[in-house]
Amino acid sequence: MPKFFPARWGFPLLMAGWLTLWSGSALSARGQARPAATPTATKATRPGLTTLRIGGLVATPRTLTAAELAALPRREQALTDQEGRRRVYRGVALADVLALAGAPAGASIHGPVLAQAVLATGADGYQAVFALPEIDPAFATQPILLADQLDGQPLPAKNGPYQLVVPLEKRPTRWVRQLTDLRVVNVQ
Ligand SMILES: Nc1nc2c(c(=O)[nH]1)N[C@H]1C(S)=C(S)[C@@H](COP(=O)(O)O)O[C@H]1N2
Ligand SMILES: [Mo]
Repeated sequence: MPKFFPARWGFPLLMAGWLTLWSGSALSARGQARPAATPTATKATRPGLTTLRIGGLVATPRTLTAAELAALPRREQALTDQEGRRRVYRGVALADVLALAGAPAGASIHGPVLAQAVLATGADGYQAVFALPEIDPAFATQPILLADQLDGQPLPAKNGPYQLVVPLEKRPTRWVRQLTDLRVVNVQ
């Protein structure tokens, strides 16, 4: 304690210091909070109970079943992660999943549809958008995967059961983990 503070001030000063630190950290925690979950997002991530909803500007908004997903052609994507390790993701093409709900595809991606995007949401409310031509095989050179396996195993719980895997991108920021919702939206 510096000598210009009387000894009896020690405790109140200590308390004031703690309060300042506490309120500062509470504020910064609020500042970095993830966006709140959208009303359609779910916290349910127990295997077998996780549902994947497809909605918005599609012909038949719906919830996909594990059996429907299992019937789609399998795809894989080998890549090197940020630590330099070779990883193999397996799953289905995001385009095939969207087609089950009648999302715009192929030749119907033109005109005003080019101003639509797919909004992907994870169980924690994390969101990322993809323009339709980024997903559709008539445009994209490599498929975006809806992955359910990594290196031959189901995805770890913090990522799965479903995670988007976006090839050719330098950072995995749009690799939405614990994917629960795909929504086709108009950008304007
Ligand atoms: N649901 C969800 N998915 C997410 C995130 C998130 O916070 N929530 N973070 C993203 C970011 S910023 C990164 S870098 C990647 C990789 O995160 P990981 O290395 O922890 O798997 O996940 C992406 N997907
Ligand atoms: Mo990140």
